[in-house]
Amino acid sequence: MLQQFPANATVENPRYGQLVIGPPGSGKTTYCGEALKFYRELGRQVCVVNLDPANENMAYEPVLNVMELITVEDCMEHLQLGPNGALMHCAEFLAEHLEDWLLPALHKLSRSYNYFLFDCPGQIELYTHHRAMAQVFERLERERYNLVTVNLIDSHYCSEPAKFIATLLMALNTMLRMSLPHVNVLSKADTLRKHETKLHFNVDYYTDVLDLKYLLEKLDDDPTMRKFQKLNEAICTMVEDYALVSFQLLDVFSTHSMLRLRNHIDKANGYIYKAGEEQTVNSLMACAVGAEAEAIRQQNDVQPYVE
Ligand SMILES: Nc1nc2c(ncn2[C@@H]2O[C@H](COP(=O)(O)OP(=O)(O)OP(=O)(O)O)[C@@H](O)[C@H]2O)c(=O)[nH]1
Ligand SMILES: [Mg+2]
Repeated sequence: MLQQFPANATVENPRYGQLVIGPPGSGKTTYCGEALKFYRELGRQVCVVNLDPANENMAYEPVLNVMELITVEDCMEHLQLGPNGALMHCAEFLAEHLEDWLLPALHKLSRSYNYFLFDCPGQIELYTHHRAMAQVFERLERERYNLVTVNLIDSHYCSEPAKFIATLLMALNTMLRMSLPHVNVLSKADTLRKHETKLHFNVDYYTDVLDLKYLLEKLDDDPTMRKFQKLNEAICTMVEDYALVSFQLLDVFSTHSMLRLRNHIDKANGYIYKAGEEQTVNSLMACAVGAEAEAIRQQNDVQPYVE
């Protein structure tokens, strides 16, 4: 049941959170590390919380680390589970220890920080089927964290029509299950130059998820895929009917790219209404309504990544 929140109530120091999710290797940990430095430079009271119990190589210093509660390695050893089962167990364990571990620790940290980057595990089932991570996110939302899920997906998935259709389905499924403000990101956009010869369409076809019938036609070139024509058609129709999925491009090592993604994320989690970073009303408004001519958007978003 929804908690009643009086219309005249004010939140003293609102807290914001990015839940950084996405398939294995899509760049979540790298993004958290770079975003930490980048947001700090913008003057935000930002920190990273590691929620990935198998995160061995963090390029940042987390203020809170789930590996102090439980690790995949320990689960595998003591419960004789495989790596995937162990990760599921860890997620359930975290969900069971929200009240006595995660929330009190975050509460303490809230004295020093109001912007949290949550580096989440990479097993995709945790966001498309399993309940535990959704429970964690719901609980944080009830604690009035202004959350946004940032779903990183390797832009390599644009290189084959079948892979891109699977990506669309996964992104839609995650958006519907998490029911939070959501930004889908094609990560490693700098590598698009490499895949570009393999792309059947311009990059904006993929980012804006334009008419998918052209993508379906490309599937006919592949005899295996032709067998699944009706299934792919049904998936594409569903994605188009919901009209929810689109993508932002990200090259995590480019300040310009990080800035553009920040603008989208600030709109999604409402940070724009608080930020002291925007110095003028005009820049705030431009960010809020996304008032940007298509030609300029093309120039800024797409051209850096294609010849
Ligand atoms: N070229 C390029 N490489 C990137 C970018 N972002 C991440 N990578 C690389 O992608 C690889 C995987 O990055 P991680 O940050 O470990 O990915 P992850 O999603 O945290 O992986 P898991 O936690 O194992 O699921 C690393 O070698 C990164 O250097 C990017 O924007 N461009
Ligand atoms: Mg990681």
